[in-house]
Amino acid sequence: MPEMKTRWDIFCTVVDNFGDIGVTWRLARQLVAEHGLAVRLWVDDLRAFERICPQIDPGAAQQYQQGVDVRQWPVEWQPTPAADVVIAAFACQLPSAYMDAMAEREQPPLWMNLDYLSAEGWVIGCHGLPSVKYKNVQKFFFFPGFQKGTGGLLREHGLLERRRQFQQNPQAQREFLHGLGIDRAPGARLISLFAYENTGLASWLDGMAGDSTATHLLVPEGRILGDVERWLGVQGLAAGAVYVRDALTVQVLPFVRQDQYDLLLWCCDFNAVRGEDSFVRAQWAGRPFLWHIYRQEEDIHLDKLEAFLELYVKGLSAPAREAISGLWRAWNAGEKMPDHWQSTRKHWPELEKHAETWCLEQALQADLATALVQFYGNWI
Ligand code: TRH
Repeated sequence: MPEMKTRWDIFCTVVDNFGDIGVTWRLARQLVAEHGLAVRLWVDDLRAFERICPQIDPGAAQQYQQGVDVRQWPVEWQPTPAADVVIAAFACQLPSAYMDAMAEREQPPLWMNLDYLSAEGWVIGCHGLPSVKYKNVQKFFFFPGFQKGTGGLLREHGLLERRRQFQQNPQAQREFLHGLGIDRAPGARLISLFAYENTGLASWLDGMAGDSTATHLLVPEGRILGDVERWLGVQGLAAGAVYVRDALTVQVLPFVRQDQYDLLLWCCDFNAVRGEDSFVRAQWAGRPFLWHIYRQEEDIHLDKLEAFLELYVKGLSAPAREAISGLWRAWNAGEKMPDHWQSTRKHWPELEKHAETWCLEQALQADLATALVQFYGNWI
């Protein structure tokens, strides 16, 4: 008789943007592909899902995508047996009938909350601790993170090797960029820009336009386009648009599939990223990057920004440390960028080397999917 696969249910409510679905989809795929698990992914907004995975049929109540059983999380919950492991992503509230189904199981499931990523020190103390209980079912905190004692980061098996091969293959990069309609301006620095609205952008674009080195800026369609339009003095920017202003070429890209976005990051010399998932992917790209953190009430996101910076800049020389920290702080405060950009450029070789070292150091940790599977193994 074939061995029964362990069944996992992952619940995702899309609060806004693409991070919630971006993280849970990545995790679900990896649990299936690398750990042979039976995974259902419950998502309340299949349209957001479709943006990062165009194969999704937003009208389907159930569909298989890359081995993951994708379910539309219905407004009216239909009774369904609870899985062996239940992950509530980012503290989303499970349907009460499903919680009862968990409690009714002979052996209660392992119930975990997959939390947001933070580099703050307290995460280490809280990772893996019991949280609330529902009847006889105990919930646990599961924190991703950068340090030992956390749940680690999502990283697919062989990712860094694939990245290295791609980065060593100029032809493959050219072909990929061509597919997106990109003809890299000769000698130009290639930068990708994925960010929230930012009042500091105009000054950065000014700085790049007036620079001695050419820059080719790639902007996937999204929230930052309004700021780009204002700077260019145009309206209705859409994928395919290309504008040249002195040393700066600005090109709008379509929003690509999640796995293609990795290739874009791997092609670029510098990546501006945001939120949670693209932030991690930029680190696996092994290239210098700029993080636009997701804004939170009472500016608590600034503590998270500082906590990450504190870890990230270790090992850099004092001037390089100051340059990159200054750039990140200015970007997140919507302040003027050119001086910080110039300082950052002065330390480019050091920052490039550091990005690779940081990436390799982070890859020494167990990846998040493996850590979850191990957590379950220790729990049963
Ligand atoms: O979209 P985000 O801003 O998501 C945010 C954060 O996760 C934040 O922490 C959360 O609280 C908030 O949502 C609700 O940024 P993030 O996390 O980088 O997610 C973007 C996803 O989109 C990521 O998986 C990469 C993917 N993506 C593509 O697939 N194609 C693209 O062209 C681009 C630019 C991104």
